[in-house]
Amino acid sequence: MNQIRRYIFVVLLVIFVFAPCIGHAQAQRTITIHAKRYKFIPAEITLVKGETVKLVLISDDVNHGLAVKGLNLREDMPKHKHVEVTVTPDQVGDFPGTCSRFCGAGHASMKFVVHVVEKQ
Ligand SMILES: [Cu+2]
Repeated sequence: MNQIRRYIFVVLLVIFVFAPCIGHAQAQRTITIHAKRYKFIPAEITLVKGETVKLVLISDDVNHGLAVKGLNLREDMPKHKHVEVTVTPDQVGDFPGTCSRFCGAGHASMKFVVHVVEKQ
């Protein structure tokens, strides 16, 4: 009986210690991007191929959205909310992004670029 308890304890310990590592890569870096009529700040970011990065998306005024088609990224940015998304680019290049929620007269001028570079 004692042996079974010990066995269960060890199994649970292993699960608790290693569970966070299983299934998803941990983001090493966080980049915060604000949207405000009619621009993204910053308007461009540089990521490293294969590196998982957490993006924190914040709209400072009205509802916006960020869509970067080449990276399969499309997130709504509701006003005054923090939206977190992780991205792990798997190809090098320059990926243009746009605002995906109509937000007014300058909506179409909300441009964004993700540069993805090879790991050094
Ligand atoms: Cu917008």
